[in-house]
Amino acid sequence: AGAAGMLFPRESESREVVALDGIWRFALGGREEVDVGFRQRWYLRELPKWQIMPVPASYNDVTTSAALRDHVGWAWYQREVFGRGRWRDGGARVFLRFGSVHYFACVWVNGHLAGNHSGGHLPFDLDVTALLEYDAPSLLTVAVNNTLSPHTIPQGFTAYFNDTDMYPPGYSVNDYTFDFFNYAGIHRSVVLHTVPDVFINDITINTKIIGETGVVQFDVSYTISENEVDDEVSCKITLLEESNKAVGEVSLCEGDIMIDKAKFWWPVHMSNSPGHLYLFEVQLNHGQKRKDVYRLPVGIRTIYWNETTVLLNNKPMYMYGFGKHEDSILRGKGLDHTLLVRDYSLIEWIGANSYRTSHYPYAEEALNLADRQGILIIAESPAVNLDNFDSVLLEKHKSVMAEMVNRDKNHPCVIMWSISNEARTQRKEAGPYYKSIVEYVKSLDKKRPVGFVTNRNMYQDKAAPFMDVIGVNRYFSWYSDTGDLELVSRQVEAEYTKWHNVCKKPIFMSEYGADTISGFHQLPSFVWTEDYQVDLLHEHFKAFDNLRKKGFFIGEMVWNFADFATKQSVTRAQGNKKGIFTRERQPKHAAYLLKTRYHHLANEQ
Ligand code: GCB
Repeated sequence: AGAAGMLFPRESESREVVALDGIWRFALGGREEVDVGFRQRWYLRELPKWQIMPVPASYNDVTTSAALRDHVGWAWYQREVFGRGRWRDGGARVFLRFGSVHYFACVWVNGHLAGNHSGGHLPFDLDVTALLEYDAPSLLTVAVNNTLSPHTIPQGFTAYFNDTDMYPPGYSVNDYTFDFFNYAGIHRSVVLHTVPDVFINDITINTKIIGETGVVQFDVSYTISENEVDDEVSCKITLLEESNKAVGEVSLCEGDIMIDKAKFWWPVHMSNSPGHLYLFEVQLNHGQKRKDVYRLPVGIRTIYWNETTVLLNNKPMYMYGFGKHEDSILRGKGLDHTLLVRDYSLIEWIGANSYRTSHYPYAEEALNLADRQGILIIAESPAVNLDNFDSVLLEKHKSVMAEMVNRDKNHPCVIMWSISNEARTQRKEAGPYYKSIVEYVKSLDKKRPVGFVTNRNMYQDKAAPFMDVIGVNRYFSWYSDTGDLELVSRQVEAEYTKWHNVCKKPIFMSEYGADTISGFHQLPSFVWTEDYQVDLLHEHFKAFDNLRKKGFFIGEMVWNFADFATKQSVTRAQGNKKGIFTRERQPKHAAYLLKTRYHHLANEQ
């Protein structure tokens, strides 16, 4: 697995991409580790008693079945795929790539196991060259399991109920403490894609700015088959303007390209042409023969940080944006291009410059758009609400961080890594755990600050000392001092000042907000009404303006961009309603207030 590297599949002279999105066959399995589907070997033939299911989508909300919505355990997907004879004839390698399958996936091609992957939100690639039929259909079967445990990221647990007067024998539930619905299924696009026998398997880009000169440092790695000779491989690199005009060219697989009077990558509001990208074209040759071509959009920008600031192209940056979710009606966490474009259109309308991919890595399609639109992204790992820390979890967490950094390292929009959200970091074990994971992430990427988001106390947080930047979540006058809006600005200012004084790091407010049911109104404002959300935001803004003058406060991110689904609970009204937009992506009253503030901040840039 993973032999094709994590380059986003792109077509070129040497590469083909075949989309497998559409309607697949689907059947529910059970909860046992060795499922009926394994015992009866469902991957050998057409699934028994199947129904239809769209890919990509969470399976939970598509139909009218509560059993399907609340399903825990195995679910089986299947379809035919078609390998072109020209791939075999040309000696191509064929990979099957899943953008994300939540949580655990087993994949078979023509009855043979192609591979496994554990962890949603991140892609995996399986070499199926030898398993496919060519110029004939092949059977593709995927078994998905959404059961969470103390060693999955995020964690979950299974609770057993032994009182047989009250519960049926063997009754148990797989539960979790994080605050969003544990949607499951094939969440992102699936493609078959080909690479030639000698191929580019990874590219790492770093950029520097020297005066008006942009420097693109690159490292291209490639794979050759055993019987080929390595020293016959060479790279030709061309850096192109969008207009297709070449601005630099070198014949090296690792080196620098200097661009005089370069156009730098800026976020929105800090430049008239934000999101400027060049195209980094790699041609890989073997002997005299051109083998592979890959084109990667790159942005030239720098990030530096100190105890008080994060500097983007040497200018202090201030983030005004959102915590978000990948979530929408019917498709759950399924990738939806319409939703993506709508969300970016709303971000532009409201004048935000940033968001955090709370609480897991988002689709690469979202990052590709953010690169172009100049949106700043805090890329968060799926480690939400970690509850206990042991060495098995640490290894899993590290491998998830590696997959995420590997996937996202070349995006100019990604300005920070967030290791986790609201872990129980007051625990003693959190100290060594976080020390180790921060060191590990820094060994993978030295060019971005490493941070996390916490809701703990600044004196007790064992992870905070290892961070470059700290996001703190607080729900003043919502979860604490409910209804006492007059306390908000004092509490925000006191709390965030103390955080900086204790930790000596740049601090931002990564979450604040109030559940608000669209259409509820009451004056004077009252919890759950639109009026209350407006007042609560307004009170926060006072504190933000004061904090900004103190020189260590680097951002405000309201919770949440839009209403989103959670598990059923008496503290949630058909999901979490802290959205500035409804789940249908229409504004609540507070959207207009936030628009005024964000546009005001934009004009200051
Ligand atoms: C938090 C969590 C977020 C929740 C939010 C809330 O602190 O980070 O996942 O949704 O609070 O609304 O309670």
